[in-house]
Amino acid sequence: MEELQKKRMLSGIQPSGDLHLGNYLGAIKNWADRVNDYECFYFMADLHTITVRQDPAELRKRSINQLAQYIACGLDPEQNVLFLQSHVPAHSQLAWVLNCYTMFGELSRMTQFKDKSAKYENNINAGLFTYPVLMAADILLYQPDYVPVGEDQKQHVEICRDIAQRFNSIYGDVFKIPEPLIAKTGARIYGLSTPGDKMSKSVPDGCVFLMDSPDDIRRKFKRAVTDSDRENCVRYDKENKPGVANLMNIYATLTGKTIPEIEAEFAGQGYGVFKPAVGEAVVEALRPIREEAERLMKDKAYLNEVYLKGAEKASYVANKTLRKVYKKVGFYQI
Ligand code: ATP
Ligand code: LTN
Repeated sequence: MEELQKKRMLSGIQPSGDLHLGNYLGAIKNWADRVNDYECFYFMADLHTITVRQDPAELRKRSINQLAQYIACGLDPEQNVLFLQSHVPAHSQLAWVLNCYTMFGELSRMTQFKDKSAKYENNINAGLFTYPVLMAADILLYQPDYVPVGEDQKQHVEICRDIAQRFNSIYGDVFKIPEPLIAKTGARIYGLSTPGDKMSKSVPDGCVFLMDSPDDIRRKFKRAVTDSDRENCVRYDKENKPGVANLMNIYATLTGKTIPEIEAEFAGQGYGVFKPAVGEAVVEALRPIREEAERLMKDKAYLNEVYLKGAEKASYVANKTLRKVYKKVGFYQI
């Protein structure tokens, strides 16, 4: 009975590269912290990945390894529904319907489409353009209250709300209108070598991967860009010292310390002390995750079982919404 009253949460990550510290602090850590208070659905968005060319063997491998990493980050498959998007056909089915309730103009304004079409100028495919519609289908099928994402995905949750409201205004209350849930700290982690850009697997240089060895992590933090004013002082100034602010943010998110506490902790000590300290905090936070993920990645039978059960539970909820939508729009049912 108690289960029924819990609010519902849903989110996804594309298995288009290895998971990194930005994904962990901006998204997964927050998901894991909320397991007890919500009914949670988390999935690997493999359908979304093919908007950019993927190596099939790599995609297959990452789709299963990412599940191991989700679980290692604290997402217990007994308490959360964990599944692979392509295992639940309702995502593609609802996406088609929603395509017909989404306007060309609103999709043209999406920042991610503009960024990605500039980056992959030889492959500006229709899927890249309608990406947010599939994402809206992912969300609306499960009628969640909240969608926990990093800041970069906020616009996609907003268009999802617009599509849902448009549909509801024609057919009645079919979809719950979800809220984006953006963490206060960690919502935007920047690359260690390019503190002006978000940490992203597509820029491996300043990106700390969850499966990196402790030595790799330490090296990346030692080389992290700080600032050019040679002040050598640990002070939070996002405008003028974005690299230092980013490191302070990472440290704050991992240790729970506030920015003034961190400034006090490193007062009088330069970046030579600060950078390795942040590196060490990251090494210690990621160590148990890496070890558990390595163990799980060897147990394919267990991971397959999790995916099978997850798809079954997810399909049950998703198909209920899809049936309602099909009925509302007038598809003949037997
Ligand atoms: P890409 O290589 O396309 O930039 P990505 O590394 O940003 O991909 P996604 O799969 O797009 O990873 O993101 C998965 C989740 O992690 C999303 O909720 C996203 O908002 C969050 N996220 C990604 N990068 C960061 C970051 N640098 N800081 C905080 N959150 C992030
Ligand atoms: N677009 C997201 C991944 C994603 C997602 C979703 C997140 C696909 N479908 C539904 C939340 C809810 C990304 O690139 N991070």
